[in-house]
Amino acid sequence: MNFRLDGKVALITGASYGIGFAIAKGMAEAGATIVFNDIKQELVDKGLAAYKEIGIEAHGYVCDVTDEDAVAQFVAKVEEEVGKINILVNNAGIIMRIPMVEMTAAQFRKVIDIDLNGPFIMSKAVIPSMIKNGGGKIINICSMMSELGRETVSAYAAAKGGLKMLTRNIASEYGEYNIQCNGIGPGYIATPQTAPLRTEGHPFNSFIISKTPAARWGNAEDLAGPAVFLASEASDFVNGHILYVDGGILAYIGKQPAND
Ligand code: NAP
Ligand code: GCO
Repeated sequence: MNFRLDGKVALITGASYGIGFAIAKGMAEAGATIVFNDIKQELVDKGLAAYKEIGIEAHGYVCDVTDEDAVAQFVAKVEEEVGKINILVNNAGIIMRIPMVEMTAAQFRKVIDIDLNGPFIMSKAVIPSMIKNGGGKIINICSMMSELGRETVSAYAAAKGGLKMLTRNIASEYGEYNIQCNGIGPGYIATPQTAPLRTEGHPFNSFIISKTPAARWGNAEDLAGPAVFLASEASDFVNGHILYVDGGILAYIGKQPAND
């Protein structure tokens, strides 16, 4: 079985830091050439420096995944300057934690736009070349909220639930062209996105520990191996699957509170 990515070009969206950065690092260690984007030049520059610091000569571009014209130009530029895109990781995403009845429609639409329309736009832009190339790999970063709800994350859960089904539909529609489209569903991972939930004494902190058999928050690095697997030939017959990397959260009712 081949878990290597030598000679492959991997495009990871929103990968200046966080989960995207960790996945890109893992793929680079497996031999891939790394391309990433962010919406601000300053973050692309920061990301390039961070990759260089760990010995990775990444290619960084400014691109908003919700802008279809910009994405088409971005993909064409990458194919011209770096090479055909063999692996796409739709990682870029945001969350807004607002009680649904207090959320404006514009806020709801913004989360859906980035977290669901973005992966659609990016995938639509790379699939034609993947078909011409004889195949490719698309990995969508889903979530616990692809399966579960909780207070204040209605837009995010709707987006990530939709992303699960977009993953399955791309797998269904393009599997015959040797394109495998799968998802990774991270559990609760210590990144800037969850920093507000991990502040000292925040009740959510102990809550997540009690809901996770591994009794810890995940690290972004925990996602690199599963991503390399789904990007490699070792997963050529895995398609439409959401691989949950959650320390066991989805399997667990939660630790029984200690008797007071
Ligand atoms: P993060 O630290 O907030 O990083 C998100 C990245 O996406 C940032 O680089 C951000 O750039 C970029 N981004 C946002 N909007 C963009 C756009 N329109 N176009 C291009 N890039 C954009 O998040 P993370 O924790 O690493 O999460 C990465 C992915 O994993 C997200 O899809 C998230 O929903 C998902 N996820 C996270 C967790 C978790 O516990 N952390 C768990 C499950 C799933 P800027 O800094 O410029 O905004
Ligand atoms: C939240 C968290 C989660 C994580 C992740 C869990 O507020 O509940 O941000 O949504 O980001 O998606 O898998």
